This record gives sequence, C-alpha cells and structure tokens, in this order.
Amino acid sequence: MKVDIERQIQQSAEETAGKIRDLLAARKVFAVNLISSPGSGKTTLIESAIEALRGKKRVSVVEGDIETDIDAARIRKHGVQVHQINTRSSCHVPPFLLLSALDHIDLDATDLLFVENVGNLVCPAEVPLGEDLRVVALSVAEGDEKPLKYPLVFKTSDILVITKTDLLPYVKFDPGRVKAAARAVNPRVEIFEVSAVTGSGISSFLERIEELCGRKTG
Ligand SMILES: Nc1nc2c(ncn2[C@@H]2O[C@H](COP(=O)(O)OP(=O)(O)OP(=O)(O)O)[C@@H](O)[C@H]2O)c(=O)[nH]1
Ligand SMILES: [Mg+2]
Repeated sequence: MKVDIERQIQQSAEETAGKIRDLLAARKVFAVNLISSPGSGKTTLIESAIEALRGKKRVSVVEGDIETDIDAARIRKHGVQVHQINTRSSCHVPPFLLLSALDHIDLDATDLLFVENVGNLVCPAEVPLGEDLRVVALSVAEGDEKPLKYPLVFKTSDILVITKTDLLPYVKFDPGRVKAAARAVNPRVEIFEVSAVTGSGISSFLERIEELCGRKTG
C-alpha cells in the first residue's frame, strides 16, 4: 500500500514536471534547478549571474524556501522578475508549486530561469522540476566527503559548483577528493570552483550557463 502511494506521488510529480518542461519549451526558456545545503551560496550565485549576464540574457528567478521572502527580496534589488515560493512543510520545491509560480513570471520576457530549491542535499534530488540543467553547489566549509554521503544529488546533477574557495586556507577540504567522488557517481558531471568574494571562477561557470542557455533560446 505504502509503495503504491509513493509510486502515485512520484508519477504525479513526473507528470507535472512534464507540463513545466513543455511550457518552458514553448516559451524558449532555459531553466536551472539550483540545489545545495542551506547557506552554500545559491542566492549569491544567482545574484552574480544576474549582474554578469545583464544585457545578454533576460534572467528571472523562482525562490524556494520553507518560510520568508528574504531571498526574493535580495533578488528583487537587482531589478529582475522574481517569485517566492514558501513550501512550509516540504523540504523541496514540488513541481505543482513551481507550475503555479510560473503564472507570476512573464516567460516571454525570460531567457534564463533560475529555480533556487529549498536548502538541503536530500529531497530536492528526488524531485524532477522539468529543468534543463541541474546544478548542485557545495561549499568548501561543508566537508569533502559529501558526494559519498549524499550521492543522489551528485549523480543527478549536470554541474557541480564548489563554492567559497576563498575559505580554502581556513578549512580542511580537498577539492580533488570531492571531484573524484562526484565523478565516481556521475562521470559526465562538469565541475567549477568559484568564489563570490574574490570572483575567481565565476565567469567560467557563467559562460557555460550562457552557452547552454543559448543552445535552447538562441
Ligand atoms: N566567504 C564566502 N562567503 C560566501 C560566498 N558566497 C556566499 N557567501 C556567504 O554565505 C552566506 C550564505 O549565502 P547565500 O547565498 O545566502 O546561501 P544560500 O545557499 O542561498 O542559503 P539558503 O537559501 O538559506 O539555503 C552569506 O553570508 C554569503 O555572503 C563565497 O564565495 N565566499
Ligand atoms: Mg538562498
């Protein structure tokens, strides 16, 4: 019985994700599902992307958090479209809430949509959102064994961004160990190392996002 209900929930999520994918395809919007633990730097990365891509790609953002519109308020200051989802008891953005959030975004005025998922490495990994690209961020303060302990999110992501590399002198973190562990579960994963404080690596990461976005939106 439990297995049946879980299968139905998963099937319904996949159907809704399919509707999102169709909608984004019809409007030529490239969607990035951004996943990480709380505080790894997701919103900061989106803020960097908005500024770096200004005049090149029209960026819109859907923010997912359990509570508050703190992240949406940060994004709004950059003058782009943003809609906040509060998931309350859900530890991930469910597809049905993303689909309704898209009613609040002018997709015809959007090339690149960032969906910032609820901060954790577990539930968001299990839920498809009809995205074109899944990006997982891991900060150097979190420990270099995380791809071994939370493999699914690393397995299902197209890109791994190692964030806060400016903190490397102060923490025990071996980027080589993370890369090897991530590639062991996902040989095709692309890996970038960035710091929002020094700006190191940000342009390489965003150039790749821009390139992938351009393949869909022209
Ligand atoms: N040293 C350093 N701090 C950073 C960097 N990027 C982000 N931070 C800081 O890390 C903290 C969390 O950053 P956020 O961008 O809010 O992280 P988040 O993943 O969006 O957090 P949640 O939405 O709560 O999951 C903030 O104090 C940022 O200023 C970085 O590259 N280096
Ligand atoms: Mg955030």
